[in-house]
Amino acid sequence: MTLPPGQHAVDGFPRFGTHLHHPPPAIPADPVIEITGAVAEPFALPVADLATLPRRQLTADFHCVAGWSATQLRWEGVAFDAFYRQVVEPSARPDAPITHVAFGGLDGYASLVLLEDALAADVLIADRLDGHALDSDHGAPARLVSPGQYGYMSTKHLCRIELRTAGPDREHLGAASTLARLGLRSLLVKRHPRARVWKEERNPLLPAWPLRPIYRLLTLPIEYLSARGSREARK
Ligand SMILES: Nc1nc2c(c(=O)[nH]1)N[C@H]1C(S)=C(S)[C@@H](COP(=O)(O)O)O[C@H]1N2
Ligand SMILES: [Mo]
Repeated sequence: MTLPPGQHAVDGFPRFGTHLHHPPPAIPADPVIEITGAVAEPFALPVADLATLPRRQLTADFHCVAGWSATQLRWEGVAFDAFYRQVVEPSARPDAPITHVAFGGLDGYASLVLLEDALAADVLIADRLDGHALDSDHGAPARLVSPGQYGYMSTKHLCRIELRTAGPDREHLGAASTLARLGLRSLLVKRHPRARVWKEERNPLLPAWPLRPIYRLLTLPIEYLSARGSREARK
């Protein structure tokens, strides 16, 4: 089994993210995904409608930028490419060329993905994992899964898809002129705008090698708990 550079396999699939100090968000009785941004008319698609779109299964590893990889996850859902062509594109404004897609979650989390990356063949809106409906740890009722990019792109609890005609601003990209204003913590967690795992695009400003041991130290407790959890689940 080959993992991308700087990644190590973990036992189990930890719940992870910038949200860990909060419980997973409450899910509405009839959840919807809002399609907004550069569309003629914003609209809401019931999450239940994912069952009526062409279904796709995908077995893939999941790579967090902090260095852990959960291996051989079996996702099921709708290919984002098919979703985009069938559901989103018909309502896009013809005068507004789309460059990026923002994915928002019920917990307020969001990721901004280059359209080209979002349309990659292995990107899914997943509502099932390992043969079960997605649970709240891993993004119920549905989440984005983009295995070729670090986990922070894969927004959980998906409730909003926003079409954009421009990418992140300079501040988001971490342009050199803003460097002085950044604290160490925000520097470390700056997100690379493409986050391709095989290119090790961990951070827009820093090379990957000094980040690896820092991330490793920060996430050891979570990995330990995840491994213990999955050992207990097997008993
Ligand atoms: N809504 C939401 N999605 C999110 C996050 C989050 O905090 N909230 N964290 C991201 C990060 S950094 C990672 S590594 C993965 C973790 O997914 P998991 O909790 O299923 O392991 O979710 C991503 N998607
Ligand atoms: Mo992550």
